Amino acid sequence: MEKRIRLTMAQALLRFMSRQFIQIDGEKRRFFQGILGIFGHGQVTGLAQALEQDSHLLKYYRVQNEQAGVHVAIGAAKHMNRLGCFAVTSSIGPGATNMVTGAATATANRIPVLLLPGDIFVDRQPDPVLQQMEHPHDLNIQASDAFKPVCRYWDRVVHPQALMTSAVQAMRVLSDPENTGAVCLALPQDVQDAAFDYPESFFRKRVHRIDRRPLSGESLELLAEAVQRKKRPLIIAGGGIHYSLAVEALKMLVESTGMPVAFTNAGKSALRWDHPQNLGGMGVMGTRPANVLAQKADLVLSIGTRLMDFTTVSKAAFQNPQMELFSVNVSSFDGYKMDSTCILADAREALVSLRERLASGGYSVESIYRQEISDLLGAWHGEVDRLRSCVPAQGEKHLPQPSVIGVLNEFMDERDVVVNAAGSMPGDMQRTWRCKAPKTYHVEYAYSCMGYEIAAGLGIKLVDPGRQVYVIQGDGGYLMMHTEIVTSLMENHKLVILLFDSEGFNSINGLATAMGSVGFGKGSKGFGNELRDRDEETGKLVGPFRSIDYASNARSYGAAAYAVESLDELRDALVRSRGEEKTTLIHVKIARFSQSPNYDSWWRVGVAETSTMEGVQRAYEQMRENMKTARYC
Ligand SMILES: Cc1ncc(C[n+]2csc(CCOP(=O)(O)OP(=O)(O)O)c2C)c(N)n1
Repeated sequence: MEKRIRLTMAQALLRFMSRQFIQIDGEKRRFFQGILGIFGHGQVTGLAQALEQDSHLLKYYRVQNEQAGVHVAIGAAKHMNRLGCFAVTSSIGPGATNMVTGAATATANRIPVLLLPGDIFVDRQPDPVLQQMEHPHDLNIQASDAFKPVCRYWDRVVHPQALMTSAVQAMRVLSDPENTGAVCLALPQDVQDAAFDYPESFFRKRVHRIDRRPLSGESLELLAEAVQRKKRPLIIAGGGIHYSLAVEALKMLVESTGMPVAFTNAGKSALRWDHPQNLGGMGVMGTRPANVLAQKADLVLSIGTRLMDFTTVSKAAFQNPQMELFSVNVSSFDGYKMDSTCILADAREALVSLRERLASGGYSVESIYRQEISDLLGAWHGEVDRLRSCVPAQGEKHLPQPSVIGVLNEFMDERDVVVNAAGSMPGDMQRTWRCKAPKTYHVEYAYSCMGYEIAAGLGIKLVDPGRQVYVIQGDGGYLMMHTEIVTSLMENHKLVILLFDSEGFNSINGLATAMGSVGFGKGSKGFGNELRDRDEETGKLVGPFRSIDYASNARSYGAAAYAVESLDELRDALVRSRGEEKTTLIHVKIARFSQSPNYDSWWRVGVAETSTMEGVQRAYEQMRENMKTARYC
C-alpha cells in the first residue's frame, strides 16, 4: 500500500508546486519561482497558513494590488523565456476579479502564470459568505468564473482529492509552448482547509520536458524551394524567437543568406540594431525599411509571431500580388493566420534546418536586393538620428519624446533592460530603440496594458537581480497603477522609472485628433484625453491642466526622485540614479503630440460612418481607402 501523507489541500498544493521542474535541451530548472499575492478571508487560513507553516517550499511576496501581482509574474516569466513561473493568490471577490486583467495580459502574451483565487464555501454553510456573487438561478456562478474567457485552463477544486487531477492539468498547460497562458485554480475556502491522505507519489519530482518539434522533411523542401524561387524574401520574427532560444539560429540564417528580418515588439532585441539584416520594428509602429520591403516582398516567412494587426498593418503590409506567406509556429492557430502555409515546427529547429539546407545549395539573396536593404537602412539610421535630435518647438516648454527616449537608450548599459507597455511610447520604442543585446527590450504589446510597467520591471528584478531595469511609463499609466514601487522598496530591488508626463493620454489623443476630433476650445485638442479640470464656464474638461508633483509622490513612498526640464538635466539625473541604492523616479515633462509619425503604414480603427464633424467625415473616407489595400483573411 502506497504511503500517504495527511495534509490540507492548500498544504498539498504548495508541496506539489515545489516539486515541479521544466526542462529544455537537457537543462532542468525549478518551475515555480515564488508566489505573489494579497490575503483576505478567502485564503488567509488556507493557502496563507500553508505558506507560513512550510515557508521553505515557496517564497511569498506581498504585493500592493492583485492585478499588479500578475504583472510582476508576467514580467518575470517573459524575461525567463517562459522557463519559470510565479503563482499569484487572492482572496475571493474583489481580490480575485482584480486579477482578471492580469490574466488576460498573460494569456494574450502567451505567458504562463498560475492564479490561485479563493472561492466560496462548497458546503454553503455560510451562504452568502462575504463577497459572494449571488445568481438566483445558479449559485455556482461565482467571481472566479470571470477568469474563464481569459485563461487557458480553469478549474474549481471542489474536493481535496480533486487537486491531484487539477494540479497535473494546470502543469500541462503552463509548460506547453503552444497553449500556455494564465491558468486559474479557484480554491474554495473550506476545501483549502480540508485534510486528505495524499499518496506520496503525488509529490514526486516531475520534470516537464519541452520537446522541440523538428521541421519535417516535406516542410523543409517546401520552404527551401520557395526561398530559392523568390527574389525578395522577408522574415518577420516574433516572441517565439526568444522563447524557443532561437536567437543565434536566426542570426546565422540571415547572415548566411542575406535575408532581411523585421521584428514584432516581442521579438525585438534578438539582433543588434546595427546588424546589416536587421530592419527593426515591423508594421504600424515599424520602420520605413521594414514596411517598404514588406510591401514589395514576394515571400514572407513569419516565425514565432501571432501576426497581430500592428504587425501586419491591419493585413495591408504585403502589397505584392506574388507574395506567398509561410508561418513557422508551434501553434497551428497562429500558423494558419492570414491564410499562411502553416509550418508546424519549433522556431530553432526550423531555422537551423533551413540554414543547412540553403547553405548546401550555396543560396544567398541577390546582390541588388542586398544593396536595396543597405540603402534603406542607411537612410533609416539617419532618420532615427534626426528624430532623436529634435529640440522643443518654438514656445514649447516640454521635451520631444523621441529625444528623451534617445537619451535613455544611449545612457543604458548593454545588459540593462527597458520595460514599457502602453501609450505613445511603444511606437517610438519600436521605431527608434537601438537594442544592443537580447532580452534587453521588454515591451508588452499584445494586451498593451496600462499599469504593467513598474510591476513587470519588478518581476524582472526578482528573477534577474543583477540587471538594472529602466521602466518607462506615461502619466496615465502611472496614475492607474504605480504602487509596486512600494514592493520594490520592501524587497530592495531598485528600479529606475522614467515618468513621461504629457499631461494626459497623449497616444489616444493623437489617435482621436487624427480621426477628426477637435476638442472644445480653450486650447484643448481632442476630447476627454487631456488631464484637465472641469471648466466652470463651459462645464467641459477644458480647465487648467492638473499639475502633479510626481517626484514628491514617489519620495513619499521612500523612493529617490528627480524632476528634470531639459535633456542635460535628464542625463545628469540618469547618472545620479546610478548612485542611488533604491528605486528612483525621474519625472520628465513630454511635449504633447511629439511622438514620431507612422512610416508607410496605417492602422484600422473604427471611424464614425456619419458625423456632423468634417474631420471625422474625412477620416472615414481615408479609412475606406486604406481598407481597399488590406487583405480579407
Ligand atoms: C488598462 C488600460 N486602459 C486603457 C487603455 C487604452 N489606452 C491605451 S494608451 C492610453 C493612454 C496612456 O496614457 P499615458 O500612460 O499617459 O501614455 P501617453 O499616451 O501619454 O503616451 C489608453 C487610455 C489601455 N491600453 N490599458
